[in-house]
Formats: sequence, structure tokens, C-alpha cells
Amino acid sequence: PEAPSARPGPTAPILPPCPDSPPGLVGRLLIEFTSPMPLERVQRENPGVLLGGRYTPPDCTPAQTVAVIIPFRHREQHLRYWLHYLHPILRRQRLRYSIYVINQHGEDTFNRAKLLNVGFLEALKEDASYDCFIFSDVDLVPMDDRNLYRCGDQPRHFAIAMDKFGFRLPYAGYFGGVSGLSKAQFLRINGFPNEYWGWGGEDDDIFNRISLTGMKISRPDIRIGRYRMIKHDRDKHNEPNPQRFTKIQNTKLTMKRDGIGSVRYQVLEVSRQPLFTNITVDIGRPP
Ligand code: UD2
Ligand code: MN
Repeated sequence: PEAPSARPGPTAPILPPCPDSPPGLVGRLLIEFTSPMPLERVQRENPGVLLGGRYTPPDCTPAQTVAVIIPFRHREQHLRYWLHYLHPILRRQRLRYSIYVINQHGEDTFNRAKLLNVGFLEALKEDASYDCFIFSDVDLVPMDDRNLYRCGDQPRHFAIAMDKFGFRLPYAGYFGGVSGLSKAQFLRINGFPNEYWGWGGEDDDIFNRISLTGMKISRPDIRIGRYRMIKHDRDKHNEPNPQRFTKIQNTKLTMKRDGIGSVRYQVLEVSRQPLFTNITVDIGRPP
């Protein structure tokens, strides 16, 4: 017999589709990173967020289910600010979403793009219904809630006007910071490269993958795609990758064999926190 909850009733009303332009957005936001941000406070201020950092709007049915994927290691302070600012924004945007922090285990060289591939696969393992993936640095907070964290018919670049670049796009092919691809778009480019160890180049490789498969980047208005990046020094074990300049010349050759189809890793722990799901993963080390 059918479970009672599968049938619409007083406890499971049929909700209207969420509107394209959510009401209740506030526009430009004041973002600052001066006073410390206790996690307890962030939890207290976000009671509607379910264990693991999940949220579903109570009053409408969203068109997409969004997995937000954050590459991570040793940035606890940044994560608190990120959660503090982003949960209310995503809620106002009427998204159905979950937050995944993909935490690189150990102290070998950091690999941002490989962590994002892991996030894509692990999120889908948990819930096959994700159809939109937003990839965000832990230190980037949007300054305007009209910058909607959704996927569209082309890959989306959200972080186009950052304070550290004078609120301009640093170069036309820039795709770093925060981006969003539908599941189909992500699979079409064979995901992200796994072979960029250390800082830099992986975002340009992703841009190349998108261009080479005939897709176009979509971006918000420059007045809306504004971001603050929390000031930081270069992390240990994320030195600039000297191979990045030659590697981005070869995306066309490498993208077929290096990507979501070839990623190897070992999940060490999945832990559902009140405001996010932490996945600690061993992604190996550079050859
Ligand atoms: C730029 C891009 C970023 C990426 C990177 C090159 C911006 C705003 N962002 O960031 O998208 O292309 O260059 O790889 O231009 N991380 C950790 N722990 C670490 C190291 C990195 O958590 O030890 C994560 C974290 O989410 C961080 C992200 O990786 O925000 C990018 O690293 P970054 O912030 O050091 O590099 P940045 O600001 O130059
Ligand atoms: Mn940064």
C-alpha cells in the first residue's frame, strides 16, 4: 500500500512552484569579517536548516535541487563566515539545497578541482536528485542576494566582480571562485581535472572544457555579481603549480582521460553537522 505521506493531504500540501524572482530578496548586502563568528551563533540564527546543512523552502516547490560543494582544508574561521552569510541568502532565494564541505585529509599538496569532483559524486551518492552543482571557495561571500545560486542552460560563473580584483572580471576567460553547472553540463565536460596539484590553472582548464564542448559561460550583471573574499595568506601545501601554464594548453587532449570518469579517492568520514555535511577524503598526492 502507498505510504500516507505520498498522498497530498493536510500535512503534505501541494506547494506552488517557487517563483523565478523570489520575493523578499534584499539586494545589496553589508558583508564584513571583523568580529569572530561562533558556530553556535550561526546555528541559532538558522533554525530552519536541517542536519547536514539541508534546506527546503516551506512555501513553494523549487525547480532544482542544488548541491553546494566547498573545497576545504584548515579554513574553519572562513567556513563560519561563509555559513553565517550564505544560509540566509540561499533561504531567501527559495532554493532546495545542501552544503557539502569536501575536506582534504592529510598534508599533501592541495587539489581544489579533484575535491570538487569528489563532491559531485558523493553528493549524488547521498541523493540522486541533485541536478545543479554550485562550486564555491570557502572564502567568497556574495554582496548581493539577487545573484541567484541556480543552474541555467549554460554553465554559470557567479563570482565575477571581486573586491580583490577591483570589482572587475580579471580576464575574459576567468572562471574561478564560484561557478555552477547542471549535472548534464558537468558530465558533458567530463567533470573537472584531477591532475592540478597546488594553486592555479584548474579554473582555466574548466573554462577550456566548457568552450571546447561548445558551451558558453553565463554571468550575472556586473553590479550584482559582487563578492568579498576573506583576506588570507597562501596556505601551506598549496604552492603555485609551476606546470599550470603548460597544462592549460593541453585541455583538449587531457579532458577525455582526466575527469569525473577517472577520479580515484577514498572517503574516510562522512559527518552530518547541523549546518553542513563534512566529507573527509584521501585524494592521494601528486605523482
Ligand atoms: C583563486 C580562485 C580559486 C582557485 C584558486 C586557484 C578567486 C577568488 N578564487 O583563489 O577559485 O581558482 O585561485 O587554485 O580568485 N582551500 C582550502 N585550504 C587550503 C587551500 C585552499 O580550504 O589549504 C580552498 C578554499 O576553499 C579556498 C580555495 O581552496 O577558498 C581556493 O584557494 P585560495 O583561496 O588559497 O586561492 P585564491 O584566493 O587565490
Ligand atoms: Mn581565496
